[in-house]
Amino acid sequence: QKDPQFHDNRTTIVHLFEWTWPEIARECEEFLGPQGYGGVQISPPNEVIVTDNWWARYQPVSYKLISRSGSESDLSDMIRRCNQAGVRTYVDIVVNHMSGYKDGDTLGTAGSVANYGQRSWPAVPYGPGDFHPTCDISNYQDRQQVRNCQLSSLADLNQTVPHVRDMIVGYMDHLTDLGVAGFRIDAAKHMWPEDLEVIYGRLKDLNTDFGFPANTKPYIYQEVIDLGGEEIKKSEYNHLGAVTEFKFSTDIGLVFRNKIPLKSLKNWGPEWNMLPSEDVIVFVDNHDNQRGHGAGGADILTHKVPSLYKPAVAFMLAHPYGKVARVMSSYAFDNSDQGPPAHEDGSIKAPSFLSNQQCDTANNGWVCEHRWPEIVEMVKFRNLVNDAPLENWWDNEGKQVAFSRGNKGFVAFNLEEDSELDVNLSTGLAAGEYCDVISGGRLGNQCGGVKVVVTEDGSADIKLPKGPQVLAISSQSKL
Ligand code: LM2
Ligand code: CA
Repeated sequence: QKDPQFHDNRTTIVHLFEWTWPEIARECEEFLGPQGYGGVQISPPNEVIVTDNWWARYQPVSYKLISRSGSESDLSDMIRRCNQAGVRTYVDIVVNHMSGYKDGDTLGTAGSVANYGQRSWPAVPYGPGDFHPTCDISNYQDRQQVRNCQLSSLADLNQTVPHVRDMIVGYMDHLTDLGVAGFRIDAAKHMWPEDLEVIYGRLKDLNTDFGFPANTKPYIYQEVIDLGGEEIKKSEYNHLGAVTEFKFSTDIGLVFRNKIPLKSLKNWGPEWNMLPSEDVIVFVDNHDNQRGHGAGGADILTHKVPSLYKPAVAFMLAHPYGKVARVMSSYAFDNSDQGPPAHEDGSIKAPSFLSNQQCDTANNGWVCEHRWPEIVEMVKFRNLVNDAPLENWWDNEGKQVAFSRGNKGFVAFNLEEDSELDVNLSTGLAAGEYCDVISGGRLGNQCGGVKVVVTEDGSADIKLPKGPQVLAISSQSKL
């Protein structure tokens, strides 16, 4: 359950946080499919509490597929059209808990009514016997508490109860019938691995009507925040499926903010206390840590610091560590509770696009990092170099590094603010002229930006202005 079941040699998932199903369907057809994205992570599609905050999505009321992003038929149409476009769908599954403390009835997005005080979610249905006795998590050194008490006062389901397992498996299987390729398991750290193992083991195979091979289980990636120092370890989960590697996110933030020298990335991977490459999904930021929720703190890089964010994402996509990479796609916000761009009636706005294909952020709030040219180019680069080994590592013992991916691609990074990069390096590539895909790429038989000449011995003079700067060339950007 660690294989994302991508089409072709695709490698990267984009999280279209809070997008509606019709807009994701259109994006799959018009952009994600053609540009080589392998999949899309969607916000929780089930019934949740009604508020404008994004985090309403993490307070389930039932498993009916009616949400702010659309209806079940919108969702089903989206999954089908994305599969058709070569883009897989991964659903954010919130099954550690139901909605949080509220006096009296709680109304859901499908019109269902729940009651926290009575431990009653009749539209699932769940009742008092399906939850752990009430207590709140305060001590992360107590594994019993982290798993059996309430996270943020959210009613804590007991996944050991057979009925709870049945409901969760039923919900996930319903999505599998609709054609999804896998699941992000929210708050996995707060559930017992033994229970998850039973649940994952019972999931039905992917739906062959959507081009998945027979007898194939859904891809599972579990959200386990483990930066070291807590009782519960990510290594308790990676035998069950993939794990979100949060140490990747925090450490890449520190490096690209120059708090750790760039050259230290020479041994990037498990030596940094990260899980084996085959077991992880990697990311620079996620919907929580980009706004100070979850863990990670102020050094996480986001779209708000584009000059450092783009090189960090480029490094993630250029480097072989991380079987699956995830690109974040955000909306602008100045308050960490703020929900997505919406109309007066509360419905979520569609993004609008400028003539250069970018989202009109100033006008309607969607940032669309996944369309930023530097990021799109590096998604294609990752697909191209795929399994090619990291070779020809070079660094200046400071904040300049470069490496190749076999004979398919080569990248260089300069984070030195006071000096240019100007050095002759082995690129691993065949002799010829190459266009840097970051500064303009190849336009027919010309370069739109920087040109790199690789000589017979595979070396080239590599030049970059003062940092932060990135250069990337590949067999596909050869003139
Ligand atoms: C996650 N991973 O383990 C999600 O990635 C994260 O976004 C979720 O928290 C969390 N687990 C629970 O699914 C978010 C958000 C919280 C928010 C919860 C529930 O980060 O701030 O909590 O969703 O909506 C909110 C309030 C909190 C309140 C709680 C219950 O912020 O103050 O707690 O609702 O009413 C009293
Ligand atoms: Ca729990």
